[in-house]
Order: sequence, then structure tokens, then C-alpha cells
Amino acid sequence: MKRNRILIIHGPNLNLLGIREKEVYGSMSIDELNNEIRRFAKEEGVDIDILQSNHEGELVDTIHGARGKFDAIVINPAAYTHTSIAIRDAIASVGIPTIEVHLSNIYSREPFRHHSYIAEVAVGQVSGFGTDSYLLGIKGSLNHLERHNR
Ligand code: CA2
Repeated sequence: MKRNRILIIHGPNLNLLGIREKEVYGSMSIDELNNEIRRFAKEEGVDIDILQSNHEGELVDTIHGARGKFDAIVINPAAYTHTSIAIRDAIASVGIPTIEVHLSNIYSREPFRHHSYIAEVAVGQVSGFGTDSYLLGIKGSLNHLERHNR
């Protein structure tokens, strides 16, 4: 059976994980988080690529480049969640099932974080489980692919 390929995308400022705002985002660094994601992906038998960018255009280009290469995308769009129609349109245009993930519960924070431009083009959203949100997002995307590719 063909192995699923999932693209993991971290948005702006997530390169600072574990360095600042540990009370909100936890103490794991992005390298530790990526190792945890790789360990989980191996366990699940899925091939992954991971990218972090602080630039909206680069995130759009990365999503476009996923066409034909990845079966699903798991993205933490970070602050672009609340501002970026460009990332929303990129996800809608490639037609790759996309799961939105957040470390924090965006609905228990400031009102400006309560709206996501990404949610309406995503298969689903995982918010508030810390670094586990990524693992739950990967699991959710695999279950989605299994249900839809039978
Ligand atoms: O909870 C999440 O995962 C967020 O996507 C994180 C974004 C925030 O703008 C969203 O509303 C929710 C912020 C990422 C910033 O990451 C930092 C990590 C360490 C230190 C400073 C920022």
C-alpha cells in the first residue's frame, strides 16, 4: 500500500518556541517539537516534510508546491490565522486536505484570535493541546485520508 505524505507547516515566530512565552506555548523548542513529530510520523508509517517560515509569500509558495507531492497538510499558520486571506486562498486552490493546528486554545484568548480565515477551508481544527495538537492533527489527517481514499 502507498505511504501517505504529509507536509507540516509552522508559521511566523514559531521558531522562538521554548525561548519566550513558555507559559503560553510551553517549553519545547521547535527542534524538539519536530523530533516528536518525526517520531510520531514514523510510528504511524507516514512520510513527512517540515517547514517553518516567517514570510506570508513563502508560506503561499510552499502550499502551491505541495500539489502532487503531499496527500495532506498540517499547518499552524500562527498569527496569519487571523489575517491571511492569501494563505486561505492558497489552501483552497490546491485542494489538498488541510488540518489547522494551534498550540494554545485560540478561543480562550484575546478576541482577535477567535476568528480564523483558515478554518473554513480546513478539514478541521485542533486547538489548545500544546505540542500534542500537531500529533492529533496528523492522526486526524490520516483518518480523513483513509475515509476518503477507500
Ligand atoms: O497557539 C498557537 O499555536 C498560535 O497559532 C500561535 C501564534 C498565535 O498568533 C496564534 O493566535 C495562536 C503565535 C506564535 C508565536 O510563537 C511564539 C513562540 C514563542 C515565543 C513567542 C512567540
